[in-house]
Amino acid sequence: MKMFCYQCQETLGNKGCTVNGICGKKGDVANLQDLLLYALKGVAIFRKNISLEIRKEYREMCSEVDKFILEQLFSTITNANFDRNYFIEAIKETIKMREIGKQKVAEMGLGAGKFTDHDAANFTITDADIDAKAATIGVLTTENEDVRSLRELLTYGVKGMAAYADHALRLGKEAKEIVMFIEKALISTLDDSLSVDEMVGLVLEAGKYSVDAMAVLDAANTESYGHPEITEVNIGVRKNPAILISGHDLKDMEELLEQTKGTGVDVYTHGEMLPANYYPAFKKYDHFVGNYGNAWWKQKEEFEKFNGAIILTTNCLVPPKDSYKNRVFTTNSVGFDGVKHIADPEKGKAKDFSAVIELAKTLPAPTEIETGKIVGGFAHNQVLALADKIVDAVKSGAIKKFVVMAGCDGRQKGRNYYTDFAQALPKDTIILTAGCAKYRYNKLDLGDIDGIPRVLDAGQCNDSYSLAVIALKLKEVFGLDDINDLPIIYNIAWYEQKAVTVLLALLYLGVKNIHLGPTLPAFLSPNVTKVLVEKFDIAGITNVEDDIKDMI
Ligand code: SF4
Ligand code: SF3
Repeated sequence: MKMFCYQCQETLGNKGCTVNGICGKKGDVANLQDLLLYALKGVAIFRKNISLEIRKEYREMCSEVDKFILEQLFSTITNANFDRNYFIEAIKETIKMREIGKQKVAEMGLGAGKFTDHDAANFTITDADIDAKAATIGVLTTENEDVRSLRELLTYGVKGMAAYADHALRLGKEAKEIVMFIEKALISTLDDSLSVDEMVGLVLEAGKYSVDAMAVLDAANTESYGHPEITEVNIGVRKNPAILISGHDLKDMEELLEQTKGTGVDVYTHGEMLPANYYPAFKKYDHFVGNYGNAWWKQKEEFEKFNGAIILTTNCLVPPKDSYKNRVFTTNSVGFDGVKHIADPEKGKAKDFSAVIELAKTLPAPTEIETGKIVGGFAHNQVLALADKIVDAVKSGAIKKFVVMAGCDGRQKGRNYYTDFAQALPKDTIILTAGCAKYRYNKLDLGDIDGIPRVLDAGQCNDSYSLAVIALKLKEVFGLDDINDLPIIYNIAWYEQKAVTVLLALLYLGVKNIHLGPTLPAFLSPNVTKVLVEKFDIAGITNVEDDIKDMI
């Protein structure tokens, strides 16, 4: 076996990728990601005795390490980074950080951190080294399948949490408690003395910090760019040269729109960047045209047709085809061999997108693939502004149920289920969504109920937080004691690790009866699945007809 990874929904045979990833990740890169994760645990260990107070006192120094940890975890999420050299450098950097950190901690009298080898990071790393080391620290080295399952569930939850906290940090919102939990979680995966109950406890605690991470990001986004509002998003094209921006990072969106102003270059969103169209701060740009295309997995076809320059600010990147690779740029934790990378700016400066803009100017306008509009912008503030209307519709019986269909999209054939499910739902149901799962049904004409569209899109996957806020508000309005007494059902689609974070957040909020598909995660062992079923009534999906009967 060359590698082992089962962190996403498309893992080979729903068991595990063992040679190269279905996602396109090569075996050596998978092993380097294992090594990076392991090295980060070393950083977490030296920080164990650094209290929140000390972290606040030495804010600048500590924040740099926080940022580093978050970015590195982010880089190991599915479809974020495929670049071997990135990981080799990241591992060296991590080891260096660990050694310097150990020394500092010892100097501060906080523990027995011993400065061992300052040159530890200056090693050369061969394929044989990588594979040999990965074999001793990778996923399968935890032999007990239940322990492994709980450790990986926690690890994936923490990766998604790191991604959300990283976005918030880029907008100036620090969350040191979240980073401290991430470190505690990472350390716990090396601790053989923990009982199963303690490990389950950590998974549930991860749910609490997942809610916190999404809440911090929600505050960062809305304080920076205003509250999302109902918006008709154009899905057609204009005749100017253009840039397509994908991923989840709104700070990049802002800086790109600013820098493209008056250049004659239009800007379109793709995939998870679609919700940028809903923010008031971005609507003022005349050259921000709308959204082009669909979810991440259609990018090979859609990037080809877009003709212009493309920026990936986060996952999901599909290994680019040679025909358009020279038009693709990555930034933040994203990377791919041979694809140009836009580096972080110096402190206090804006990121420099000039190379992307200059290239875009030389390229033809996008080919039209569709025309029309889609409607979105139903994050918590907007939905709560419509609360009276919605409550009246529930009381009058016009709305019978809300169906949360948030999560990820993916390329597996069986995902047609979500299109069929949305279409087969009774007309008195409202779909609440967030994440790229919405592309399975957001262009269907599902109509409205008393003027309320039947698909309410809150935004990106992290905006699932909005759906939780809405549910809690409805619980209050209807005077219910239990969130599960609301007329809401959950049929969630997952693909990568941020969806695991969202799932843990919902479990922490006490939501039961979540249906998770298209397949249950391969990393859930039969016993861990049993615990989730017993404690939370989690279930998979079957077929549209039976599921509608069962859920509605
Ligand atoms: Fe396989 Fe998914 Fe891991 Fe890629 S991320 S190697 S597809 S399990
Ligand atoms: Fe989509 Fe990758 Fe998960 Fe953010 S962009 S929801 S899959």
